[in-house]
Amino acid sequence: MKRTAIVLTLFIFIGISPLWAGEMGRITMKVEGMSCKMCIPAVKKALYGVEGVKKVSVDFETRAARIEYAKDVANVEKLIDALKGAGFTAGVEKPGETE
Ligand SMILES: [Cu+2]
Repeated sequence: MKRTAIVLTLFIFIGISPLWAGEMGRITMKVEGMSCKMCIPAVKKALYGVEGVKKVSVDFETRAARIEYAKDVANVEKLIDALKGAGFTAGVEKPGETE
């Protein structure tokens, strides 16, 4: 009976582990340099170009970019660099929101 319990525990652990492997981070960044709504696709393209970025939403009115990314692949520095490369200046709007 004990062996069954161990095997079952291992099975559950293996089944759940991908959730930890792909730990997601969420961040809201303030993007400066968006002069018109045509900049939104440019910002999205730059961010999606960063490996590990899963979801980007951009709010033109507040210049906020909300990004979901795999923490083991991407990081805030890479996101900021990508935006810089596309001609935008980015800052972390809510540092506390980095999960
Ligand atoms: Cu524009």
